[in-house]
Amino acid sequence: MQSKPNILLLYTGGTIGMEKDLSTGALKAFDFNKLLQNIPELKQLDCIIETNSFEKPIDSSNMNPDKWVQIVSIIEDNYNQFDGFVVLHGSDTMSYSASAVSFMLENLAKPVIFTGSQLPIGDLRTDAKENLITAIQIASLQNNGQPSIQEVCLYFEYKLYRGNRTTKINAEHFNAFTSPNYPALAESGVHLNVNSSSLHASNNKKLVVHKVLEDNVVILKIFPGISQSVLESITAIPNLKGLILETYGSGNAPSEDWFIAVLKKAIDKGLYIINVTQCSGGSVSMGQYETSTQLKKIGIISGKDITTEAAITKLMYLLGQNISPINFKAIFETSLRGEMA
Ligand code: ASN
Repeated sequence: MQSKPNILLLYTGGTIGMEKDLSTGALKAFDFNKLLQNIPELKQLDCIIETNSFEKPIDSSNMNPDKWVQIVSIIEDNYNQFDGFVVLHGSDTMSYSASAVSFMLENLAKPVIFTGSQLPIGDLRTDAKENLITAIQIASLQNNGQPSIQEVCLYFEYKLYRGNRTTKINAEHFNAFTSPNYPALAESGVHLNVNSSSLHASNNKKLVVHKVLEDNVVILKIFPGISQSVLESITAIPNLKGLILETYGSGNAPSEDWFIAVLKKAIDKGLYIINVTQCSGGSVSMGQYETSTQLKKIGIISGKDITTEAAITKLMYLLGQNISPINFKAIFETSLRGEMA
């Protein structure tokens, strides 16, 4: 007889486990045991569930690299004892965390499923139960004794996505996430349909956990009217190591001399600049228009079809890896965890 899958449920915080503070009316995180009491259905699932929780659960607006290290350390410490991991997380920064964790866990061969909700689990109309129960079922899926999912994913409102391909698109709808440039990995309806051809397959190498992230990075979204002094000030931030430049369309930006000159000066001084599109779908393609040809010439790195969330976390991760400047561009432009085409 095959034993039931073992799932570790990690609670970091988020609306899923919040309740109203009666004095202020604001939602705040409550204790994990209360959360579990609200879901007696968990006992009916065909898996063994153990739990772990941040000592102080947070609203995900307070997420940061130290807490990402905490998440991957818990997964690392429990990696051999469990078949899958479900991370309960606030939706606001869930795409950033799922992206960061995907880079920090190299050679992952087990499911790490991020989920949360838009309404607290105690609310009558909550979306939390479906998200949590299906996320656990997905983490339990096995094929010939191996986990079916072997990557970091995000499950929300009937869809399973590759985590580092997602972005939060709605502050109100239950359907709060999308994956603009990569298909859903599974869809839950009457049946749980897994899109096997889009799944990442593990390489059978040992898990390597990376815990050094560089936070001297910034995201700059350009806009018509961006001034020279703004661009100069941002690129001159002391100690700045990397900049995600959110450009127009397929990676286009002003072609005025001052704009290119300021970026070139920064690159020559050792700043890595990544071109990511402001559009929610599609890819950067430098050289397609005259307004991106210069960017390519001065050594700007192409983010291709990466999301801003994956770009900033990949930048933090790669800057923590001591990669030589000669190789940095080629490595950034390579898909490491299925985050870009
Ligand atoms: N503010 C909440 C959070 O990200 C939002 C949510 O979980 N729906 O923690």
